[in-house]
Amino acid sequence: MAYTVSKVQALEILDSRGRPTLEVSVELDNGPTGVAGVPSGASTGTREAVELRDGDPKRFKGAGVTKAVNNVNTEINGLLSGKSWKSLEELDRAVIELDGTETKSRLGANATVGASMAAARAMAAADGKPLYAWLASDQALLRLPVPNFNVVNGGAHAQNPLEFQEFMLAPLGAPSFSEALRAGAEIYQALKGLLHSRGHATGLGDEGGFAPALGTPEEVLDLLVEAITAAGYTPGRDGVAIALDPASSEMREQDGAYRYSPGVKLTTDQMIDRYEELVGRYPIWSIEDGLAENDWDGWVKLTARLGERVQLVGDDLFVTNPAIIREGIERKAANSALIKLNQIGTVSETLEAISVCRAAGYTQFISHRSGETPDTFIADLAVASGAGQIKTGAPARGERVAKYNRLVVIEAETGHLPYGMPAQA
Ligand code: 2PG
Ligand code: MG
Repeated sequence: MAYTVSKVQALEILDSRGRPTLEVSVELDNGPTGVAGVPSGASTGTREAVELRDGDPKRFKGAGVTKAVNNVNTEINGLLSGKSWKSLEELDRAVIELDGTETKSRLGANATVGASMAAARAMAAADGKPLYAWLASDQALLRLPVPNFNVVNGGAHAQNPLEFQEFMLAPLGAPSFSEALRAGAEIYQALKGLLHSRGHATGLGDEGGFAPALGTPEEVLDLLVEAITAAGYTPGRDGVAIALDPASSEMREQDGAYRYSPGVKLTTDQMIDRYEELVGRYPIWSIEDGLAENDWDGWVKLTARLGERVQLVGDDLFVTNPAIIREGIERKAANSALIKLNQIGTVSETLEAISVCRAAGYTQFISHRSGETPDTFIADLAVASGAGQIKTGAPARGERVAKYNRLVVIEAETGHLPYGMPAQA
């Protein structure tokens, strides 16, 4: 079936951090309209597709997105409207060609990804299918992902001394998605109680996790293990494990050293040693961006040392770019890729990045951004891809729980989908 687009439109709205972003709608001739809210990151990789901002200091200190909105309303609308598209891929390819740059810097990846997400929604509606079923290349892949709840925020997402950006709870051993959600919410509350009783502030970072004035990763990890136990769960892969995103590109200095914690700088080799120690001491199952995006030799060493024991996820390293992921596979750097729609700028290329990973035995980790809207596209994407894992913040704050709640709905609606990581992962 072909899809005839009648109108593509965008508006400048706010994201969860109070910064401007786009809402894009794509209307089809025969009725359905798809709407999408565009996510936006803070700790961005240098090779990500380019988010177009106005740079006009008189509006939002330069962060306005009226140029990107205008590109949707004029050029993208002009290209797509009044024509029939055989598939989302064909539509995405036309937009990529219209942009004409390697990094979507002319139209803006925020404009292209919004149009792509909204088009996918409209096409799914036209076919009368839920988005997750429509996006799936094979219905046998469908599964509910392990939620990785970011319960302590640091780095670029909070104003505390923590250098590591994200400390996540992963209920790998839960019997179902809704039980995993319950575990996350109960441990989050237990952690709040522990922090409170020890005199730490329980203010939140950008992704809804607590942002206490703790300095070392070890202090946080001790608290997480205590909170997991206090809430009645077992720390570890059979119960609730821990995932880290140090986002270490942000921690690396000019001389190549990493700021591990206040006053402590480590070389690449010392970082790898430290991760080995942490993995031995705590129930850590996944480490994302353990080393910086420009430390490829370090990544190869880290993967050789720990790749059999833990998931090593490339985020800034791979930026959801199929070509860069292929490079990583070739060099044996990491064993997993973080998957973020706006890092590459279209849904089709995101699906391609997932396929490249799957073919090479790399796991795929579906992700939100620190700047979000209540849009729940990634929940459907996680189910459709069969990736088996998602991170979309704390089990608190509207824009984060919207995704988790969407997964509860999918779980109920399908009734039979398996939960957790796929067997080959
Ligand atoms: C990350 C993301 C999402 P940001 O580093 O993985 O958690 O952060 O969106 O700020 O890049
Ligand atoms: Mg990251």
